[in-house]
Amino acid sequence: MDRDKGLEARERVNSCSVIPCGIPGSNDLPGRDGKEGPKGEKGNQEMDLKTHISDLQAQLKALKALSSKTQKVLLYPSGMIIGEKIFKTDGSEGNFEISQAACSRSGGLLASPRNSEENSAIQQIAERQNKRPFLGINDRLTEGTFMYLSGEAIRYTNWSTREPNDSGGEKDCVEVYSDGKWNDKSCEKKCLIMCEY
Ligand code: MMA
Ligand code: CA
Repeated sequence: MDRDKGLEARERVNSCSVIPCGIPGSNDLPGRDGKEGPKGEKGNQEMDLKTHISDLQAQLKALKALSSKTQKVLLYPSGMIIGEKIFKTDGSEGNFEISQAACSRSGGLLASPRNSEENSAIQQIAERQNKRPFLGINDRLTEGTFMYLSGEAIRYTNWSTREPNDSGGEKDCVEVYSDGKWNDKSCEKKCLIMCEY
């Protein structure tokens, strides 16, 4: 037992050319531990972290690109994603009330375009269904003042020429023609149910 320890100690001395360690004790007993070696360089650690971060950033970028592509594929042809908004139809039809309830039941709202890009998405999806959708816009509260379902007045509009004309006096809802232009239309007529999420 003791002999083994002594051997061990000698071996340690022999391997101590670089790392300082203890000298063997008397009677073949192990000596004290050597002094601590000099501290390693700090810079390498910082470099490793920087490399790691840019590695993660590259992975995140690739993941985002794949996710956006996957979303497009999965939504086609009945939906589109514009920024953080998703427009989607299930292809069914209903009057304004039915359409609004259907969207709300599924956790969304009737499609309410805020700009030409969103309007164009709605138009493209509707075109694939060969149907006209209702928008989440009407002037039922105040004739002539079209509002979103939230009660907020609309700023972006895309009326067809000579619209809204309130023809027949009961055209409080808004449908989208195949060219993307808007027409005020009776809320009782059936349109494609198009929601946004
Ligand atoms: C229909 C109806 C109206 C629209 C006109 C456009 C005849 O009425 O959809 O809302 O303004 O067509 O010609
Ligand atoms: Ca009209």
